[in-house]
Amino acid sequence: MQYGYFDDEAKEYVVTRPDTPSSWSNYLGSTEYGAVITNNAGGYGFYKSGAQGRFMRLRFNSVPMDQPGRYFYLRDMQSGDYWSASWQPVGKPLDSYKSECRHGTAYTKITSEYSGIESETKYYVPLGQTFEYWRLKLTNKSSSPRKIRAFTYCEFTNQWNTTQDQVNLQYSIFIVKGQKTSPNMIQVISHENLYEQHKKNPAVTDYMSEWMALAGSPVTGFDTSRQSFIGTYGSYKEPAAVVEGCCYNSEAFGDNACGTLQTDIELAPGESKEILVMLGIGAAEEEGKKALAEFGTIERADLEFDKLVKNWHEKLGSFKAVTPDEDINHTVNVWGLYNCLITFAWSRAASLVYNGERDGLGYRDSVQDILGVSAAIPEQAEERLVRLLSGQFSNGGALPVIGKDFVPGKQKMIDAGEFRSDDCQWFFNAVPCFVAETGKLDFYNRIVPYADQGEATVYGHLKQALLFNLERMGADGLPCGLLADWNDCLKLGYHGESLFVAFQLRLGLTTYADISERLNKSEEAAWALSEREKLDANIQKKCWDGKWFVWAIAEDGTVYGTHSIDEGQIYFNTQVWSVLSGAATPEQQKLCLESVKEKLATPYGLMLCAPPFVHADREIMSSVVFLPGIKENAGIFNHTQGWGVIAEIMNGNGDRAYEYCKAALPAAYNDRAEVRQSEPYVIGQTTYSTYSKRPGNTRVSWLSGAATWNYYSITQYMLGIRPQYDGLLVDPCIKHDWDSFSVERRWRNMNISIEVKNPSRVCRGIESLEVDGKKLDSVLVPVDLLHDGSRIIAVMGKNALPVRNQRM
Ligand code: IFM
Repeated sequence: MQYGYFDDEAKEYVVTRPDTPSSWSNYLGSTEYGAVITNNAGGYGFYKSGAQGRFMRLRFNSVPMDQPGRYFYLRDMQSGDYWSASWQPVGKPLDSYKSECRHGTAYTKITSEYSGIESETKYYVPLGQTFEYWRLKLTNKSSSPRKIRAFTYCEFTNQWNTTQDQVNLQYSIFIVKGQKTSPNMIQVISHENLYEQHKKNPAVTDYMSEWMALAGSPVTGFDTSRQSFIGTYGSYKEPAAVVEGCCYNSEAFGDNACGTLQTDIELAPGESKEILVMLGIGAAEEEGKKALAEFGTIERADLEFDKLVKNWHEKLGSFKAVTPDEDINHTVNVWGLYNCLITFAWSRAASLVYNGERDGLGYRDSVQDILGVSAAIPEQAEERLVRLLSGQFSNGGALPVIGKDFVPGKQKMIDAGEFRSDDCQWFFNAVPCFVAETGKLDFYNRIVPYADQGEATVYGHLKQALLFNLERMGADGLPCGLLADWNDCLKLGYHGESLFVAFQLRLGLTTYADISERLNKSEEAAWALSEREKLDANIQKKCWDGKWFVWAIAEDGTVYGTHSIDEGQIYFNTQVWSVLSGAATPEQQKLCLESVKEKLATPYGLMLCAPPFVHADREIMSSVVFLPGIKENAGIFNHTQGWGVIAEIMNGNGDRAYEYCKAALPAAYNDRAEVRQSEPYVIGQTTYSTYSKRPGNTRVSWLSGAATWNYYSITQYMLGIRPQYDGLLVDPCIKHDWDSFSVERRWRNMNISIEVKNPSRVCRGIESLEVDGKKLDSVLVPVDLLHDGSRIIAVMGKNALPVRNQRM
């Protein structure tokens, strides 16, 4: 079933049926002032932190999953009938209520028509501001004059600490107060000191406060008490004030607060009128008045909207493609990168599922997030990368979560048992990707402090990352599993061994050797390659199972992921990483990938392992608690799907890479959205596999490592435009029947256009390549041949030019 379509021209997803299988969400604002909004205007807002700065409430895991939100109720003052400008919360029958929601880049627009009144609402946060606009435009489509009363509604938290707001009611219901501060403005104050300011200076006596103002029409009533507006036995569907037809002018004094301004709009037939609501952080008399004076006109709001859209569209302009596959085009041109940018901004902190509790930067995921955004926002990627590098301890291991208060050099060392074994190995993906993107080879010489003490160059940090694992090897000469590797559910015991990390370490050693050569440090390169040789020998000695590589070896010597056991017989990650790391022999590579196809591929994506665990020891395989066929227990873990695609591409099998890519690609489900249930324009963390009762259902939208690897595997591997230190590689691996595709790539401040033709219908291999009319004998276009506006034409064919060792 189809609930909407992609409008790539406008960079919007258009929801045409509001009764989507789940609430389909979008993000507004920035990391300073952020918001989640759904296709029915549900959602919440937060200041700096989803956990500590939550000023607008959402009832998580409720029915529906997105209430309350940013509502406009509309009441026909002649008939007494009322509805909402978004289909929910009033929910008029869909045969008489028409609605369209356009989720765009950091804005959402909802248009509805009911009883001869068309409404258009538009929500966004102007760049750099700590307030949001809610715009409402009403048009009288009927033939008689109409009197419409509009009411705004949102629910403020009593405490900005979201957990306390929900659970500590004996305290929180006694600290909130609301009032009207001027003819067109209300304010809600929580008698708690502003979190940020109070932390810096406990003497600060400001309060957490929010203001809401109306411009373009007089305020004819207001409510700041939730109980008054909704009524003790009312609901969002039938709020007392709207049912009665008039606000109560309530000033909250304890209990719970809301933001309601009432206004009256008279419309002649065919007439339109627009009002502007502004809602922000700070005192009404100060920040509120200031913002209203400066931004409180439709003209200014238009200007701010244009600026916002331009800013986002510029970022999305870093990579554009036209391929024969529309789903891939939607992903590459708009939603794949937007998803990466949102994930980069919010990490795993704020969505309809993440309620803010996971504040801060989870180490491994945040390092991987760099891959998705380096081309679009190189400066921010660099800043984040440096912060992450400074989260590495001087012993080479990482702080598992970098909180907002983290100060490099001042971090207390964590216990040995708290280290994850994979965290710093992700540097070997992220750092070269960033350097190759920007050309800043000197980044390797930049001095960055360690989390606890001392400092080193970035290159030195990389060496420490290798040493951390090399110094923590188990009985078979493979890296110890420590608390966990990429798989949070794998508890091998500190000295148990992770083959996944062994493959990461192998890639790390190869990458380090390559960087060392570039920095003229041949001895270091030789050291890395000799360590790699030892590691390779240990991998081959212990880990080959005949048709695939095993999963891991627990502290007691038990081998997981082998054909002789019934549960978790084969593990996806070690098969594909044996290819990504170059550890597998050509024969092993083929066998591993065939085993993946045979045992792990489903129409919805590749399972993380199979068969699921039912009886496993929870102390080791804690994924056994998940129902069979979901998450780490034989579910389709979307974070890993890009690895499957890359592995097949390294194997030269573009058809299979395409098949895997499409199986897990949200856009590919647009006309059967009921299968995934989640938004067809964004990734979800996990999809139920064929071992479950609901294959295809996808959960935990937006914030996931899946965003990065999905986008990265398509742009840099399938389309094959992969920056290297000294040039741009053009090495696509596509579905054999694609006849051509083209890419516009921003690279090192140059706009480069690339056209790839495939007359022989091959999956891989560039037979000839020219840059601005000059023929090359390599698929690596040297950087000094490129300039802004350069045009590359590549022709695929059977007599391919060689592709030499390149960074991953
Ligand atoms: O790799 C982890 C990630 O860090 C958090 N979510 C689950 C993944 C797999 O266990």
